[in-house]
Amino acid sequence: MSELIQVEVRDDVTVISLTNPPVNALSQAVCRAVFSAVEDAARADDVCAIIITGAGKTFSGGADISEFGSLQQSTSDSEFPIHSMINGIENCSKPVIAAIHGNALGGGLETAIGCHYRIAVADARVGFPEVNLGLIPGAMGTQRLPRLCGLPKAAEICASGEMIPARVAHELGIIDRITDGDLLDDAHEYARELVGMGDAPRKTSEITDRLGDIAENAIALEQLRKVVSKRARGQESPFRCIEAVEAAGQGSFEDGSQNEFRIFAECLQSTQSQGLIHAFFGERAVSKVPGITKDTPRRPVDSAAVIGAGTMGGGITMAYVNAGIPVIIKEVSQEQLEKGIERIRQTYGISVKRGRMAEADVDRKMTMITGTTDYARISDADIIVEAAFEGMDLKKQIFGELDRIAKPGAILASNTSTLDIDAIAAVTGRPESVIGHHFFSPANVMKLLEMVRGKETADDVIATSMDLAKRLRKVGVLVGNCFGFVGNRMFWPYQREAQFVLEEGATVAQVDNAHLQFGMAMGPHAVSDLSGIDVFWRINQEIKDTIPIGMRQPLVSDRLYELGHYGQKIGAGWYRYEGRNAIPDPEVQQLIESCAAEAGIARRDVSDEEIIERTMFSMANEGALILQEGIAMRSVDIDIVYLYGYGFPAWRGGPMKYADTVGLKKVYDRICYYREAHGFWWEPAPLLRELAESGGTFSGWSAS
Ligand code: 3H9
Repeated sequence: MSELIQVEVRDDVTVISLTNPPVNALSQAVCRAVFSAVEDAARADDVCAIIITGAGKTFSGGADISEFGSLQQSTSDSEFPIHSMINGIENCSKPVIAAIHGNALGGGLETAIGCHYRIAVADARVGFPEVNLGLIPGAMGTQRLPRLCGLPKAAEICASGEMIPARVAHELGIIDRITDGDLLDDAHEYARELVGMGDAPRKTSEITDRLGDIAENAIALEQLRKVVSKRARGQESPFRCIEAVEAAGQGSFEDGSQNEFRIFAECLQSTQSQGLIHAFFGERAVSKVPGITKDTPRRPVDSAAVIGAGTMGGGITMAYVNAGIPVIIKEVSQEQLEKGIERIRQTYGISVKRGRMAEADVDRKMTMITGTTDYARISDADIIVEAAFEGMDLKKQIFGELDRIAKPGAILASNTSTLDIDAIAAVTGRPESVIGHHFFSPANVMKLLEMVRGKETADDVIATSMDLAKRLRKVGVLVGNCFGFVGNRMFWPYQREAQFVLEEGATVAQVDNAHLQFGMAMGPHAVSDLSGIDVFWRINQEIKDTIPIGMRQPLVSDRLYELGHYGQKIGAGWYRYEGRNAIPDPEVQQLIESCAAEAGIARRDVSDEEIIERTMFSMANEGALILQEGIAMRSVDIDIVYLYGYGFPAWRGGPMKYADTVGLKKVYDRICYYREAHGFWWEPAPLLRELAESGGTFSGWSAS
């Protein structure tokens, strides 16, 4: 018996349990073991049925993603043991029943629908998340699923990657029976019933009555393609999923499976799937901080205080309350406090209108929020998160107060997006308790939490913060202290180049569209308008003395600030706004041209390719500096910051992975070219030069 599975014969039923923790991934070895256990059971005279289940918390999280690298060159599905296993199960002469709890995802669901019957506990979930890895279900899932629930639904499940609750899957015909009792007992009973009734194995691949009509399917799939186009942002896998499912209605199961294998193999070799798999493992890697273990002590966080009831403070409050942690908000005036709390209620109200929350939930959450204008009232909070305006003097004054009133052991977190966390910590007598918790707006929605470690931040504060990120349903990334940390430090050259190309001849809409085409959630100018041109101006005031002499500075954004074009909130920024609709503004275009003329900048046609090179390569170059300075521990930390905080397309893997994909030699050469063409601020980072010369990658680089 293999260690990767356990086989037990209970009465006359063989139970094969996957025992490959933590998620029972179907590695090649697991698949081979299951295949041979099924063969053994099929041969055994004293066995009348087989149950396949997962040991531990789950059925299976799918094929083992870490093995995909070695499968990239495979040219035949026979090289995939998962195919042999599933076909072996389906061809077994005795009924095979999948008993599902936890998740049956990807290859896990493909295995389950390769079984003849399926029983699941009510809170189990099934789905095909391959699309989120840039892939399609590749073990005949795109051919079996439509035979159970019809083509349009199957295509939607594959293209969305959503996890479907077992009860819904039952209604759709994917699961045969739901149990509220003991899964294995009920699976046994089911097996015995099937055998008693003489029900022969039912092969999903031979079901045809749900495949529907070709013409009707084509209309439904066309509709689905339109829906998918709206959110795909350049990602190909959702369309490839639909293409594979469509074939199920057009030919035999075998032809459809061959077609699926071809598409799967193409996806597996694509840079998109490499980017998304990098993001999958990256999201998990960032939670592992060297030196912080499960034995590192934690501080309790059962209550929080938030300083400031503005947009950020309100969003942070909601993030805490949504995680079940009560919050007391401190504001300077009663009026601002009430305004802020009312805004929170209104935001929850929008969720109610959209059907995402019940009115009673809002009332319950609102009772967890209290307010004060008195520092003394927040002294008992386990954590205090400062979310005031971005100004060092103000932050220092607040942290001085916090040091005076906060109880010993309280964590003092600043939501600063750029400022020196050590300078803030230095005004307290407890710098070890101070840390940056940089939330992204809207803080109740955005998944990134950039955690800034000061030079004296204690390990237990870091460990508590990383755990807290998970409780708040955020992806916490620990970074070092410098201007802008990882995210905004790299955003500065990105924004700078986005403005320089305007001065040189591009238009605001061209720059933003080039970025949307690249896959960014928003263009750089739309982001400025959303964040507030006044916010950028204020940060620029903080750093203006640190800008090297002779360095070119953007000319237009300060002028927009002076004209009161603060962005979307007042209906005018880089664009004019009608509601949320951004409309190119001819006056802004004139302003850009006159600024360029005053500075003697000759205008020319700037290609989209140059726009992307200049924003992306300048950002990657800054990322290289951040890496060599140790501000980010690994390039994947930078990538995850950008995927979850800045709308970088996940299928590109992040800015550092994107540079790796382009090739660091090319990135380096182009940066050298721009240095000659523009100036010293394009100086390539030494680490980039080193990797370009040695043929290395950021992903493969480590500090040691
Ligand atoms: C597929 O099936 C292709 C087939 O169609 C065709 C093949 C030919 N493989 O997320 P967690 C690791 S593609 C390898 O923290 P949770 C994960 O890296 C697959 N490793 O747990 C982590 O490792 P570590 C389709 C995997 O409870 C640990 O398990 N399936 C896999 O929060 C715990 O993970 C998917 O895309 C895997 N398949 O969430 C599902 N899955 O501890 C991907 C997880 O070293 N997985 N690991 O950091 C998930 O969505 C979540 O992990 C899951 C559990 C919901 C299952």
